[in-house]
Amino acid sequence: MTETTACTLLQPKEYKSKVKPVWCPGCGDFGVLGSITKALSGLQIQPENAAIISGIGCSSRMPTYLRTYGFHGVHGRALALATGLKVARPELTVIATGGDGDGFSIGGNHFLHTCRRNPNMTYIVMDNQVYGMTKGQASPTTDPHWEKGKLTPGGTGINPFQPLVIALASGANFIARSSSSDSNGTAKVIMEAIRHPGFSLVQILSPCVTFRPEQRDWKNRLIPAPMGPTSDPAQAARRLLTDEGMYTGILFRGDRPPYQPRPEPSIDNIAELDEEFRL
Ligand SMILES: Cc1ncc(C[n+]2csc(CCOP(=O)(O)OP(=O)(O)O)c2C)c(N)n1
Ligand code: SF4
Repeated sequence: MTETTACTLLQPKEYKSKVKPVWCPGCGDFGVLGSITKALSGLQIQPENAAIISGIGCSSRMPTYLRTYGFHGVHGRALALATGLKVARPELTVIATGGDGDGFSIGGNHFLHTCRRNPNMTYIVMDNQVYGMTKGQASPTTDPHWEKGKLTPGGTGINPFQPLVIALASGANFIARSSSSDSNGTAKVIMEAIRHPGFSLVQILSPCVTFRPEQRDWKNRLIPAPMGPTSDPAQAARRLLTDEGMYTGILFRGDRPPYQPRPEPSIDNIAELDEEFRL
């Protein structure tokens, strides 16, 4: 990180790009953009030392709106891209962003194995329990009784995916939930997530006001977690399994060492290796 002085401190707005977001008025993702810029400013991470990586979806537009490095990738592959970048450029602050569809449906397999691998990066999921960009289909986190899904009249009838429980079981090292309606609180959680070594998951409840207008009421249903974070996975599991998805705060801080790529074995004799693989 470049040395900063009081007069060169970067303000949150200086992390925004010149591109104007095309999200629907009132979309929760505006609040998340604000929280990310506050967190980057709070840690005084220079824009050239950060990379925001995403997949596809309304929430995955995030890199476009930030003045850091960025990569708007393909659907469900944000974590694979972000892991590759972190391995190649470990000095960068790498943040993957996206939606519940991108991360837990098409990207579900990468989610499990990124938790397991535990690279030192942060994953921000804007969870609106719907596919917003493709106009309102049920996602893995949708309530089974939501009847307005474009492909699931009558509801999905299947239990929702529990991202935080699954992250814990798969090895994520930091797990938190927050809300797009709490811009400063979410910024603090993101700062902690970036600081914590290993793979940090921040689920941000971020309403899709167009296809799930009832989510505007989420801000009245949030419950600050009654207990501070634990480093005990068993205790975290008990809490996460009983919180009904509305506890906010840092819920788990693990102490697993982050992933370190093994040094490549040296190949002295290519011809010998070639011979081994000859058919
Ligand atoms: C391989 C592939 N399959 C499907 C799509 C269509 N698609 C684009 S975004 C999206 C879901 C987005 O939902 P989510 O990740 O929850 O983000 P949101 O738009 O709600 O922020 C889908 C299915 C695609 N772009 N690529
Ligand atoms: S469709 Fe939903 S998620 Fe997409 S921009 Fe509009 S409100 Fe936001």
